[in-house]
Amino acid sequence: MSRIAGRLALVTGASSGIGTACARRFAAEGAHLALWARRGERLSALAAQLAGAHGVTARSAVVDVRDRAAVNRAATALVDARAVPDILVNSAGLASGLSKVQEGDPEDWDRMIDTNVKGLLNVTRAILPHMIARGSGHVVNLGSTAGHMTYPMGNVYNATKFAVRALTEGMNLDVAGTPIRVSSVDPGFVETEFSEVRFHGDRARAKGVYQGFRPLSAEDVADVIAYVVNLPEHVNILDCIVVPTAQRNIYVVDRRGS
Ligand code: 8X3
Repeated sequence: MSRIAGRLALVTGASSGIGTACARRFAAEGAHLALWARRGERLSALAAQLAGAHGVTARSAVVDVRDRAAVNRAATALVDARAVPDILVNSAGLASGLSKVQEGDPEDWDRMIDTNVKGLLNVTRAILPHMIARGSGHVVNLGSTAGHMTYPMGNVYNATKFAVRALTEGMNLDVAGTPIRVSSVDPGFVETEFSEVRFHGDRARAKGVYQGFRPLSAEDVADVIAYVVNLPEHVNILDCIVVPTAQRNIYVVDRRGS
C-alpha cells in the first residue's frame, strides 16, 4: 500500500524526463498531481492522460521556474484552491553547454543558474511556508553526481548542483523543529533529453554520452524518488546518490557493453 495515495504532489519540470516519470509513478500510486513546466501542450496531455488512467486529479500550469511572478501566481492558485502540496519535487533543471569557463557562453550560465538554483528557490519559497503552516510536507530536490565531483568543462553545471546539495542541507537546517522533510536524489548518467539539451540539440553527440553501457532511465530515478517519498514520516533521506551499475563515478564508467 502506497503512503502517497491521496496525497498531492507538485512536480516541476513535469513535461519531460525525470519530472514526467515522477508524475506517472505518483499517479500510478494514487497521488493527485500538480504539474508545472514550460511546455503547456505536453503538460496538459500528460495531466489528462494520468487523470483518466488512474482516477486522480491532475492540475497543470505553464510555469517557467525562472519567472518568480509566474511561480508565485501558480502557487497562490494552489493555496487558494486549498491544494497545498504534500510533496514538492524540484525536478526542473538542465545543463546547457559543455565548455571551459574561459570559452563559456554566459547565456548558458544564466539558463543553468536561473533554473537549477534560483528556480528551485523560487518554487520552494512559494510552497514551503504553506507546508510549514500546515505541519506536513516533503521537498525532494533533484541533485546530481555532478554536485559531488567536478569534471572538465562541467564548471557552472557542477556549481549549480553543488548549490542544490548545499540548499538541501540548508533547508533541512531551516525546517528543524518542524515535521517537514527535505531530501536530495542525485543521479549519475540518466538517458533523457538531458544531453541533447546540453549539446543544444546535437543528438549524435548526446547519444555518445551513453554509448557502451546501460544508463539509468527516468523511470529508474522516479523509482528511487517514489521510495524516498513513501517512507514513514519519521524517516528522512537527506541525500541519495544513484548511478548505473556500469558507472562508479564520473570518470569510471565501464563502456565495454554493446
Ligand atoms: C547529470 C549527470 O554526469 O552528466 O546530472 O553531470 S552528469
